[in-house]
Amino acid sequence: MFAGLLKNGDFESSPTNGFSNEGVVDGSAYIPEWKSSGTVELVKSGQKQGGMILIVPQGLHAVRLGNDAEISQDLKLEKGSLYSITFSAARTCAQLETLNISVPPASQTIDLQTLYNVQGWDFYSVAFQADSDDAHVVFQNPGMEDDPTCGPIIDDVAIKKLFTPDKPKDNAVINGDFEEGPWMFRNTSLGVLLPTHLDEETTTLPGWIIESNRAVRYIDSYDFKVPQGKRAIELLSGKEGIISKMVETQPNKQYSLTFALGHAGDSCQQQALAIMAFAGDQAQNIHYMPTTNQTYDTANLTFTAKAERTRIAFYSVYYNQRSDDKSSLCGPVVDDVKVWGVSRSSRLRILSGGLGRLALILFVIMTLVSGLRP
Ligand SMILES: [Ca+2]
Repeated sequence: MFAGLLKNGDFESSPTNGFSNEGVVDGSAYIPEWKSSGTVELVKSGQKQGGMILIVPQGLHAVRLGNDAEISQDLKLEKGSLYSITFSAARTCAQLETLNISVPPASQTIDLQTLYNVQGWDFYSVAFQADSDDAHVVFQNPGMEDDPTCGPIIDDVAIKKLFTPDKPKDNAVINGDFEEGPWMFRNTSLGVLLPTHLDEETTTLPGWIIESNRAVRYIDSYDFKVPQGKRAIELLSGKEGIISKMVETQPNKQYSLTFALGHAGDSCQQQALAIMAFAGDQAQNIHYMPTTNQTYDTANLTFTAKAERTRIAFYSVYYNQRSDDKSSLCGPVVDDVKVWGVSRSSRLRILSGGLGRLALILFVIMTLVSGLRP
């Protein structure tokens, strides 16, 4: 199964006649393994434009898409399977820049306006379902900027086939540990941004949707503190970054939503971290309480289901920025989300335990009272 960088996905392969000093691609087959149309430019690390150094996310080269320009590559996929594409992108001008990623007929446009970190570029991930075995991925700049030298820079294009984990035996949350998700590059310390995604079936984070305008960050244990397993979610942008999902429930049954709440070890932990957790009609504001020997805490929210499907959701209460650079967005980490049915028998046990203690107390009182009688 293919997972990893696309052919020349990092744009480091040298064109037949070497990298041009001009930069601008003059033939549709100039970039090895890619087709291009419109003003596409191979930019070099350190290359300046109007006094500003262009950002090359990784290595020495990346590609820039001018107005309406695009690059594409053919892919062999499995029809009907779910895939995610991870890539890095930076915008070059202050204007609103967007990037359209499509694997026809699937298409998604990503807003590059928000800078989530101080380095000026980030990893993004989108998902699509393969419509046929022979597909192609297209990156297009749909913008029509006044300045033709503007336009997003792209690098590090990777793909991964996703699978939806089975429903766990002991709880109702599929992929509640966030272990299944998009391709991640090692040693980047940026994680992968998961932009708005409303379709439960075609999501880069199986089982979950990103229902906000802003993205959340998918993080791994190589570069961040993760409560459970290798991967987790860092919530960003306050209530503008929401993850949610529907879980199967039985009406009128009582449930417990439990999850790990922590920090990512990215200098966010000196600040107040809190999340708003939702389960059905219950909502609770929960603060992360740092302890000396753990990077997370376990939180719990009890609710009674009203229907056969119940929405659970999380967002960060605060708009946090990293203390070291005072600019990169950060926030609380959520992991290991579970929804347990609070069984009738356990409730009865608690109840009968209480009654037993009450009876014992009454017995002691009565004994004492009778002992006082002459
Ligand atoms: Ca995890």
